[in-house]
Amino acid sequence: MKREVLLYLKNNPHEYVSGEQLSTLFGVSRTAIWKVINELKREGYIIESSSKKGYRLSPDSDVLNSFEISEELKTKVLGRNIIYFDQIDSTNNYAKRIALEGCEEGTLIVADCQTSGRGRLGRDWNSANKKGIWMSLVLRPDIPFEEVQMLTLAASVAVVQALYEVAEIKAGIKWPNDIIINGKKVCGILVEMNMEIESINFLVLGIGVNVNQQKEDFSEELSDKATSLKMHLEELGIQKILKRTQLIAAILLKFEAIYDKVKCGDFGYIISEWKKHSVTLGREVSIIYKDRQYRGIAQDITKDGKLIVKCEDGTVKEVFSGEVSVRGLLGYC
Ligand code: BT5
Repeated sequence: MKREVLLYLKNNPHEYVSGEQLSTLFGVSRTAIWKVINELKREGYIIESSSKKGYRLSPDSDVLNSFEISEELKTKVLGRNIIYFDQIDSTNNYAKRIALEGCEEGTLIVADCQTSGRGRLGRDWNSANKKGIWMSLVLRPDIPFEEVQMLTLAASVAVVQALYEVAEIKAGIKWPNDIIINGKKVCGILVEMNMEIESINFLVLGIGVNVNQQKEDFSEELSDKATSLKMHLEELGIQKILKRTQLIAAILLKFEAIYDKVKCGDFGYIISEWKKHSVTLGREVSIIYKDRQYRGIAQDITKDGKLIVKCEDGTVKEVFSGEVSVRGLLGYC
């Protein structure tokens, strides 16, 4: 009955519905309705209650769960199977476990909070409760190992396009996996792979987007280099409620279209979109690889997504994401 009450309130967004009306409608006592309303409030729904008028669901509720995501979703395959957690160690860890057990392509794992969110190379990913999008997709593309890097690029393009579509936010891509706003990181992408001899068994695409954090939500170490969508909009003087479900749906829809291209080996669109949004190309970069540091200019990317760097010693290196850490020398980008 909880979902039915919720749907009824959703379908009547502008008016108060009295407890009596709801109890008649659903054939239960007013106390039962009151309990349901309290349960919904505990889940995070903002329900305005007035003893005289009844209940009204606020459109500002930013609740994450399988039901809310599927209400927004317009994809064909991605996210058609959703597994939601209020708290988990890492959505990528869980995705890998169920992928090994054979879960379907496009399964989406999403959590309000991660206790051990991970970045690349064993780094931590700060995943504060209800402040962001912490999600992983299980993918089973029939592509060669060398093309896996394209998925990081494809996901970066999808996130940038979705941020613009939902909130008109212009973000940039720092090679290989960071989404940047005004020189600060707002999103990170982590692709992990499971291989069988020659072929890919499955991939897990993890995406973390900072949505609702304020500056004080970030640690001292992060506060200089991380931002959130909300912080950015506030800096622009824009008061906009961002709904994580809407952003998730937009990211998945954009990514599904691009993922179809990756599966066909059609990389032209991804590369050109990536270049359009890149904040790395043309910049001085420092590559740290096996304890050695090279400096150079990021000139281009290859057809399969490697970064082409012209080093100070005149050599040209093609850099694969798994091997290096790239730091711009001018600020964070
Ligand atoms: C990444 O790694 O940027 C990939 C992050 C992927 C996170 C998602 S969330 C869902 C899924 N489940 C997981 O467990 N992970 C994925 P990397 O390029 O290594 O960047 C990590 C670095 O970013 C850290 O060392 C910090 O400096 C910084 N960082 C950590 N948390 C951050 C945050 N919330 N916002 C911005 N920067 C952060």
